Amino acid sequence: MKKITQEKFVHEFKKRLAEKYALDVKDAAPSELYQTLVSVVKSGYSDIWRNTWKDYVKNDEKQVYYFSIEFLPGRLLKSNLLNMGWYDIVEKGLKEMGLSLDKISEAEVDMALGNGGLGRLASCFMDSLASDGLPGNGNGIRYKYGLFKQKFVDGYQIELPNEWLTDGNNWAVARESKAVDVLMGGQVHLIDNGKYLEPIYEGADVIKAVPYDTGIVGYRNDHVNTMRLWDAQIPATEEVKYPTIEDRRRVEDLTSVLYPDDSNYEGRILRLKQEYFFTSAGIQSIVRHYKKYKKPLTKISDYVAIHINDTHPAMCVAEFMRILLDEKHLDWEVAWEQTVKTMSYTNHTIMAEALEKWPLEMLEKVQPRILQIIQEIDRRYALELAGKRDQDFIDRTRIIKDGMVKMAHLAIIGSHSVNGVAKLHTELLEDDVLHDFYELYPERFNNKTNGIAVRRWLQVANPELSKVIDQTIGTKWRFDTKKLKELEKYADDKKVLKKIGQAKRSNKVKLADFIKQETGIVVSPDAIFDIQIKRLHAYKRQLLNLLGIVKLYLDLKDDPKQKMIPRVFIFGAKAAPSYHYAKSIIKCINEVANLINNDPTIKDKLKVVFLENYGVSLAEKIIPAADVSEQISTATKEASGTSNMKLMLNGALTVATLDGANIEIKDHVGDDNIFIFGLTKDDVLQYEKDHSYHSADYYNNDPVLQRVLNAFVDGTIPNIEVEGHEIFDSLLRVNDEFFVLRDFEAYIHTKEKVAQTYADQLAWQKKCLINIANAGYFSADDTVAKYAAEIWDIKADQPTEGTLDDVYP
Ligand code: GPW
Repeated sequence: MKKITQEKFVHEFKKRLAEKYALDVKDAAPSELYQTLVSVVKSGYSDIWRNTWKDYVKNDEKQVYYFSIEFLPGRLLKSNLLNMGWYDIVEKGLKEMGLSLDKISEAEVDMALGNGGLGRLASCFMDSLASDGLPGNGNGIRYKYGLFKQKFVDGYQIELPNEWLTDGNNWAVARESKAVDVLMGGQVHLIDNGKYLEPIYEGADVIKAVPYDTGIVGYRNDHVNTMRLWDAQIPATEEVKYPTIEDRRRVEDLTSVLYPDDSNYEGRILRLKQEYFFTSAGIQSIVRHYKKYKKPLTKISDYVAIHINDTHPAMCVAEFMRILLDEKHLDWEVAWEQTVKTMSYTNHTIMAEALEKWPLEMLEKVQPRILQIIQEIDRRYALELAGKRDQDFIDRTRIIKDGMVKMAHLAIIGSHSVNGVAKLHTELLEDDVLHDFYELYPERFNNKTNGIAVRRWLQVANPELSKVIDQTIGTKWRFDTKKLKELEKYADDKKVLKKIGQAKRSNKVKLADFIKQETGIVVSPDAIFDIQIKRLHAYKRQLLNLLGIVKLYLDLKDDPKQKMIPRVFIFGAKAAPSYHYAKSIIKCINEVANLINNDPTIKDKLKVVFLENYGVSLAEKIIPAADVSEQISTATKEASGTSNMKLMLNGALTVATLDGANIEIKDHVGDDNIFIFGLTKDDVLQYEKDHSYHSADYYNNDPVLQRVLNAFVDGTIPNIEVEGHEIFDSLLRVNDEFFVLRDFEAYIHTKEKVAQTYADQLAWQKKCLINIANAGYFSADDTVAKYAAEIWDIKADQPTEGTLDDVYP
């Protein structure tokens, strides 16, 4: 990294501000200061970025390409400064000029090219690949509109376009010289030209894919990787084919919007086109770049690993085959061997509605040659198994069935590795959802429990707690998060526990100020801050949380003098615009909030805050202030979850079902330091098998539950005539698919235990400390290192070790 001093920084900053805007510091707007700062920061790593890239080729290093239809990096400024080792110098330099890094950072618009966990995981992995010194690249789509901006109007979610590019995104560099052409539509037929089968395309659209590259700076290791996002444009040679603005828009729309669905599949042709577009552009640029290695194509899997992040990029398998066959003229068998050795696939859900299935006609419309290749892969797969397995097995597992292409089957058959994202999730894949494939290819299956970027979620988001940790165990944890474990030695040290409590309180004061400013609601930092932040989904059971809140409210109405520890329930959640039920839940939460927050008899005892527009930057404000982390999905439904890890890392205690990575959190912190309740995996699977669950029984037999549910339909909660009935019916008449009523009593009981525990602050803080100390096991640095060693077979630069005692005395 370029070395910098405070003096040099201030000089450089002022110079650039004057050059670009002809402004002095005191006259510049926050966005101008921000843009200037970005340009100084970029100049600090650009040489290293170029060298990192060149070194891979020079040293014959194998590289991984992580294909993901979503990336959710959030803001990059502070995280880049931290990783470069510039953070403190820049902060001080800005202060010298009368400026604040915090304020300038707020001018950065979140890069929100993802919906939630899947996209955020991809970005945590990008950060960790670079920080581990690994040769890793991202490959995705540069959507012009990121995930919609959420507003509440009369308690309803309204979606507004997220024009994140209007201010220009200055981190990315457009690389016209690296553009590739992607062919879509039209017809194809094969002719035998004597040497090989040559595809002849007719009437296909040629789309120019232009890469925008963003440098991903590793943590203090002089290593900068690339996240490459593709934009769709019209090639100069094709301009006459698109004479009108509408014609042009048809092409450019390809990369216009991110589909706002999370863990849900929508069979729209534009989405399929997006999938092919970024897959093809990425694979083409990989094969082109491979030429620089001067190695034969029959060895490409020794130098290239391609990762398929969920099934959206599953066409990688067919596109790689297409290039090896049609353009490089390899034999099928040779090409197939290289393909399987190169590809690996992660599954992120077992929910049936999220598993992609595309009709053959649609695939044919998008790329007829790719359909041909998929059909051939499918034919050969069935042929190979004929006689070895029964017909039923072959029918169940082949890629094409009933006119539909099953993308997960394509990904599994075409990859050498298939992994789930938490122990329980991988177990469910092996035993149940993908059991046939597990039987067929046991060696391909493995688990890689998700992880998080501890730098962003602790060092950047929570400087107060970071400082306490430094003072207690030194700074080594900033390099190796497993060192956080050393905190456990201080589990009975009252001074340390107090400091952890003070850091939390100061973060809660800040969040309280933010809540006041955003919503007008006044909350007390002495209340329990009980947090549920994640996409709104029936299976995540925000509704269970809401029922618990309504119960507390009704109890307080019965006995307003009741002594209780004040509570603030904080929600952050977007619902897919077409997900009607999820939007009804949002409306109900907002109306319950209105009722409670404006009821003078309740006063400070209970507050409900639903913050608008949940995303990475808002998460960075909420998580450091959390006391309680709600991880209450129906067991078996949440593949892993990652907010559970972020909250624990920041010293929140988890209320959890035994689902996803919650189980591994429990294993690390021990039963005494987490609040587990509810149905287990076996209970849920049993109910799903024998259909013995009748939600109405729980309503009929539990007067508390009856009263709580009635509040949704008897006018107790105003303004939800429609939504209240809808929710009531979903729980009682449709038989409560996610066992909300079944788990209600256990949940209430557990939340009472939480409140009792909180009453003893020192005992509470001790549990917080143990959570922080054990969160280091969920670092994405380690997760990615396992992918590198066990799946991708890629090697790191020399690992960096060290302390920051010089920087954080
Ligand atoms: F359906 N996840 C997500 F599997 O955020 F594709 N979006 C998605 O579309 C899918 C999964 C998909 C999430 C999981 O729900 C969550 O449990 C997991 O922690 C996360 O992916 C990262 O693995």
